[in-house]
Amino acid sequence: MEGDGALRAIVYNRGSLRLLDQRELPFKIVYLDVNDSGTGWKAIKDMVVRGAPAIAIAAALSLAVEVHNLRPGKVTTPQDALLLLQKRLDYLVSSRPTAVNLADAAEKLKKVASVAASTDNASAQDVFQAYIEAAEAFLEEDVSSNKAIGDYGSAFLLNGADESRKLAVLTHCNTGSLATAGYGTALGVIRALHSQNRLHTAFCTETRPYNQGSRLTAFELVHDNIPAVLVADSAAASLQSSGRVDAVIVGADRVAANGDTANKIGTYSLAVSASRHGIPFLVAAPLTSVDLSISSGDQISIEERSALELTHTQGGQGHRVAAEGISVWNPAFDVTPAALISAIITDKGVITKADESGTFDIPAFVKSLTTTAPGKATSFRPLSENTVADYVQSVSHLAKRLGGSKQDWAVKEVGDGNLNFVYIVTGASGSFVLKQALPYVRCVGDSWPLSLERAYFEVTALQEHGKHCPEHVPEVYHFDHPMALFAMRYLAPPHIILRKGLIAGTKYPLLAEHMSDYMARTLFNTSLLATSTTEHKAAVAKFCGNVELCRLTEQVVFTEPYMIASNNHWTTPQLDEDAKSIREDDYLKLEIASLKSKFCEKSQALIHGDLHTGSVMVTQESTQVIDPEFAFYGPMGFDIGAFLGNLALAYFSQDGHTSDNSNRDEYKEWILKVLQDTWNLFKEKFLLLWTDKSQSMGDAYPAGVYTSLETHKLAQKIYLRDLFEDALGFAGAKMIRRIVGIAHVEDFESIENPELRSQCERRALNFAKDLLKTRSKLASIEEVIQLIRKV
Ligand code: ADP
Ligand code: SR1
Ligand code: MG
Repeated sequence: MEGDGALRAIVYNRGSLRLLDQRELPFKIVYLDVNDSGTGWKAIKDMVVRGAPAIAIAAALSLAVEVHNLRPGKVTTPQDALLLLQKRLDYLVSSRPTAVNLADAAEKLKKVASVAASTDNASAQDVFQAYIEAAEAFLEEDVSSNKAIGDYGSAFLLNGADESRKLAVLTHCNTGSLATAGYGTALGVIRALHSQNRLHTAFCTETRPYNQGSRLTAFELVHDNIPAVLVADSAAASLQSSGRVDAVIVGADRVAANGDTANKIGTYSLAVSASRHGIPFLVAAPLTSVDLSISSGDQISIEERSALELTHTQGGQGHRVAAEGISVWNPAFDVTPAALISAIITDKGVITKADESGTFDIPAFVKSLTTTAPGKATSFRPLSENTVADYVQSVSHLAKRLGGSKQDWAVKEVGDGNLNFVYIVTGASGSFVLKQALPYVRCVGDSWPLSLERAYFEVTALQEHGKHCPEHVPEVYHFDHPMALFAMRYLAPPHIILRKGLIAGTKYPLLAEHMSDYMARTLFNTSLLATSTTEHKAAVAKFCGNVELCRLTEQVVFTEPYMIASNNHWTTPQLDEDAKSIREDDYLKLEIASLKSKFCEKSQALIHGDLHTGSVMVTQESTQVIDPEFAFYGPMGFDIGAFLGNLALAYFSQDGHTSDNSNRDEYKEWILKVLQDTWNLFKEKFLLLWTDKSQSMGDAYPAGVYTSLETHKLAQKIYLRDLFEDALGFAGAKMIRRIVGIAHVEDFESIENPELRSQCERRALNFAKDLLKTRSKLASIEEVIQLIRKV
């Protein structure tokens, strides 16, 4: 311990460097003076200092001390200063060739020196000064980078865990303050869990043969009063099989571009065992530990260490325990293949992979850091109920909106949707909702990665639709692009999700009026009926970026329900035949194919993209449309169909909600009335906007061409007829996917009795199929309602 009582492996003041001699721990705390790169090299080689980040910093600082203390006049030209630094850095790198941080740091420092040397009128002293400052910056950056790893890692581990749950984490070797400039990487995550009172136990392995675990990690854990248990390396598999470990987290010496990770010998065995027992296996390391120049772990050369470490006690310094004459193989590291690693926690965010048993695409992750946030230094970090308040505090206008201070704010996660995390944040004088996207589909987990950019498209759509229809779209207060989160108006109770209101049998007298208003205004105003082709093309291009969400819809709405797919499920065995008949209905499949083409090809207007009854919040007076993350320029009928189709689902589910003997007949009639009114009012309002000269300035029907009233009226009639047919088709498709596809709806799921549920679902399916096949013959919404009644 040194100075302020904190445990430090590296104690540096300009011109002086002392390294805690870790060979003496845990018995003696001895610091070794390092005056130059020569003593720095030896300290690294002899394991005085260890841990990939600490080695890099110690090496850089040893040279900083050397050049700081150089006799004046010894080096006279900037070129000589540069040469000296380059040579010494190469020499330092040779002390631990496997450590990519060291090689990386050396390269960066060479660049700094080279730039300084080529500056006009630079002196040798200027070159050294630039080098010293850059080396010192490594020391400072390492601590903040470790803290970021701690935050990301703890949030990742706690994600989805019950609030009261404390986690037991197994770690290997030493990745704490003694391996870094302070705090630690894998041990930093454990520290972060402990500081949030969410750590049950830290299990640390001995880490044979050099015992970094029992000597150093155990020492740090005891020092910091962290609940901890030491286990022999050979006990780790048994510990994992006992069910006492929630996650394994280790550091890394070097990570290849595909995620294969070189780390202390024994890491691989832990990963194999974690995989055998279904325990998440995480690697925690700064992004600088990733070596993108090597594509896989095969290219990592593994250093072998002295046989004495095995044949003698105390890592080779004690007495002999092995038989004389035995040969020894003593690799310092092993390589854990990416297939066994669940996620890599870096200081810039968590890297996950598309396929559980596959590899990581780290170059893509690195690219996303530089492309998603032009001009912004921050990067993605998943929030939790524990960290939202800290985030809000860092955004002054949000903090001001709440009033009071952090301690007074309440944060509650209420996300019951399929994809994201939604926090209600309330303070003394205000409130808002904070919604954050994670890089995967929430209801499936990280095995289904999904672009964070959806938050950008959601915000952009909310703002665009909000411009045209502010009465029915919540206001956006804040957007943080790199964090994939935004804040919007909190739709406080009695606002309720419409789907839930429909299940409860509540009537909303203004629903049709409001929804027709929303759809008419958002769809008309973003179409070519209201805009020029120049504006339209630019907007279409912008929303083309939402490709991943579009592809998700293509998959789960238009593809999977019509084939055997592992995502599909239905009320079984009751609906087995119904699902099969859908898969075997060629006529239906052709209808779906043509709708899918429309969905992919018809850039008609900025559509919400997921306008089901779970995306609408209502009271008796208010209707608010939320959650347009699937927005893109697509067919208008997709939105109208989604809403009408979901009303029909609500209708067919009503017979399953009569267990209290309440008669839902009247309520069913009300739903049909809303369905009918919504379309009729939509049509009326849409045509009104079109006819109103000031609104219809778009390039689609230039006034100079459509001069006669009759032609104009005919154009409108054809347009609305096409739209009606599209809407009915999409309504049918959206109904079918909710019964035999991946994502079902509460309307049916809340009917406990499977017999009853399947009867309701079958009627809905039959109606949906009829709708898809006969829609071209249905002349009006009234005929659609007749069809519903007939089923
Ligand atoms: P997802 O994108 O995951 O589908 P949603 O946008 O549907 O998430 O939101 C999930 C839930 O969060 C909603 O069902 C609703 O209960 C709540 N919610 C979302 N936005 C708001 C809001 N602005 N005000 C109040 N509650 C909201
Ligand atoms: C994995 S499918 C998830 C579904 O939830 C969203 O709300 C969309 O409807 C999407 O299809
Ligand atoms: Mg959503």
